[in-house]
Amino acid sequence: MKLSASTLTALPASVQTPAYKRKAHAPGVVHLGLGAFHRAHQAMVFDRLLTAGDTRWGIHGVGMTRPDLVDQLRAQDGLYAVRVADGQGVTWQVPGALWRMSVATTERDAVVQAIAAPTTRWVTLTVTEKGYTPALGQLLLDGLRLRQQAGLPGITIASCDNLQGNGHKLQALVKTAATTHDGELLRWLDAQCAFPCSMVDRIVPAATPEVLAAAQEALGVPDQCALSTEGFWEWVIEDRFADPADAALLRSAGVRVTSDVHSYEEAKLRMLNGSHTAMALMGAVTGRAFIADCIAQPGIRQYVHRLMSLEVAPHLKRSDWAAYRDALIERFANPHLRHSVHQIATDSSLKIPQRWPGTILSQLSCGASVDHMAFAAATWIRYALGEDEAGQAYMLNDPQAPSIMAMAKDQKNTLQSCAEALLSRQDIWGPDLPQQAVWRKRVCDWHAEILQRGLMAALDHLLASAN
Ligand code: CS2
Repeated sequence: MKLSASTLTALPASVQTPAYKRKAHAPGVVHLGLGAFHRAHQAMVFDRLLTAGDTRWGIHGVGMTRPDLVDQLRAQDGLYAVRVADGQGVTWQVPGALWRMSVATTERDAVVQAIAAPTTRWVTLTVTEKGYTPALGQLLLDGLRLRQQAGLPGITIASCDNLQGNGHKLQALVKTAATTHDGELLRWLDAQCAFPCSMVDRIVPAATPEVLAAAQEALGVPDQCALSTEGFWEWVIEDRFADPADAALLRSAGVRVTSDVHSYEEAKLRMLNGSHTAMALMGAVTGRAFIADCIAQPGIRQYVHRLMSLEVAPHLKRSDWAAYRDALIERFANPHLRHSVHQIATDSSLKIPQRWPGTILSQLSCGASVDHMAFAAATWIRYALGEDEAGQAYMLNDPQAPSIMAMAKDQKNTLQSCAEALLSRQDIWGPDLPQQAVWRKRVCDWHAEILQRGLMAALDHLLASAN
């Protein structure tokens, strides 16, 4: 017995289940990247549209790197439970939008065919920062080429990853895959397909054994794919669709459709994700396992509040930042979300460029203090040692881990030169920041203090100093 189409009707009445006929139609959406985030975010938005009677939002989900997850979802007919929990209460829902599944690596042709299927109207992507490879551009272009050759209409291709200008980046990647013979395809792409930028937000940690046990309790049957998330969710998307009528539909499901997605992207990346990365690294170094443990520590909480208020917010176009900050701190503290610091610290070398340098450069350009960001950067250098302050080793899960760890390993002896070397990496800090002597000095000072006195003592010093 497990959660599946045949056990769905026997679930307790307290669990919300799909009120529509699943799989009666072909999917209208191909989603690349079947991780926890998509399943607890867009898949639930599409579930609302299906519930409202629009049959075009079933998903063909594509696992990019996790065949095991696709196998588990297949065994459950694409069904999984989501626990939505915060101060408002706890509810369980089984969204029904996931209708078909494929694995990108072993079933590439099925994915290309799905993109080219006449019923497909959208492709959405959550492939993470490191997923934006030439192979991804090629995969999409191969599917789009078949559509164009078959005389089918264009589609909306929406990147939903935490990258500034994600739609533009994706469009450029797809176009780069084209060859000199693809002139007509490129004209079709420009005229008929749309690559909206979008900002997505919902905290969805990787599931823990606690969530799977709670799911079994709530459902009465095991669910290997259960997830836990918060009540809050936000999807802001640029009003740029292959089918303009989709704007009103998405709005009806709670999505914000706007011409100004940039200010939302920027605020979210710098405030939420920027603080997340800083806290995750602090947690890893000080032996705190979850974000909620970090924000529960008064010094870290004050640090996050000040980081956002003093260094990040002054440069945001979003004017309601104080309310946004307070809401974020409350979300970080959600006791139901066991959001592992090591999960967030994964791929930091690709996340930091999206989250920190914009803030630092803006502060420097008006001669303002960068101490809180410098403290975060110093923490990242300390984190790269691969062991916490109690001597407990951990893995750096990052495509750049070998080179970063090689540069970081001798830091206790070579304090400043080690920090300077890591700060000179343009792949992480961009072209401008490594030139900024004021920045490098502040990071080196905090790095030395963290190593000499310990992170929490150094943090107390930062918080005691006037800003
Ligand atoms: C997190 C994000 O893992 C991470 O890097 O910062 O996944 C974060 O939880 C989401 O962007 C929230 O919307």
